[in-house]
Amino acid sequence: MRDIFDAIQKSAKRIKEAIDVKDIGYSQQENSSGETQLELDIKCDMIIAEELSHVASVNTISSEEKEHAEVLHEKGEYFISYDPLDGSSLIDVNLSVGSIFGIYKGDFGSQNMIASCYVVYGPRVEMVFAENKVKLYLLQAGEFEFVKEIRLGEKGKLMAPGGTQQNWPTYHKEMIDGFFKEGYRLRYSGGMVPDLHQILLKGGGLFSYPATSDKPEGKLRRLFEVFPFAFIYEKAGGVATDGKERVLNLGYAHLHDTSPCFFGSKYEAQRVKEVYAKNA
Ligand code: P6P
Repeated sequence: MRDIFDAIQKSAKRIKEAIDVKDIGYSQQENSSGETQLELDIKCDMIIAEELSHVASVNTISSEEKEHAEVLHEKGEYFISYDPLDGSSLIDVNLSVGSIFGIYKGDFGSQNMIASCYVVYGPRVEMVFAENKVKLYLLQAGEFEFVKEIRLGEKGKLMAPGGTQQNWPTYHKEMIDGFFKEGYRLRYSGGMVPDLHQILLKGGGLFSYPATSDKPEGKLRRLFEVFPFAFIYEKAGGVATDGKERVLNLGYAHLHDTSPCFFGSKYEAQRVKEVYAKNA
């Protein structure tokens, strides 16, 4: 695992440099979700694939930017899914973006997940790596320095409600409005990594991206986004649900499957389960 952690650190430093260059034009290509790729999406994907290709313990990698998985070392025991530059469309308005990694043993799938990691490229570059504990690192003078262990409180103050509100189910809108009536503060940038990072570091709250009329299976990808953050939130003492069941009990049929998802402290997640048990 150390060699994977090192490869992710090297990738993050190279991606930060790539982000800092001027040209962030759109390519002529689309990813598997039908989103037009930035040249930067493709470059960051290549950086991660190259760094992981040097790690003999990595058997197969799967990128959100590529249709199919790629076998690197047939004798390797780890499978890695990654979103190389999540929220990349926010770069041209200078908002934070991130890279997300799911690390699985023996094969992809929530039941095989043994670690996960994300990097957030903002005013500073920070990394969160979760195995049994959730650890925060800060890039300083070219090296990622350990900062602290992250734990979520039982209840938080922040609300990050994703998705187009006009497409939310009525019961979902009523639930979100209920939290705001309790005094929760809106914190939503449209970048999954910084939005979830903020809730983790500020002690709790709720990030939601529900099933909507335009996205009945949700928008966020199971292998590349939802499973990795579910692993991190649970290890930090929080909850990750699709509204009905634990995210890490979900399977997947195709690499690019999505799922409705809620990540948060116990208090907020309990409300989600109660509302969805009654209505969904
Ligand atoms: P919406 C970015 O495109 C992304 O995949 C996630 O990073 C983010 O949480 C979500 O989409 C935002 O989606 O529909 O709220 O703009």
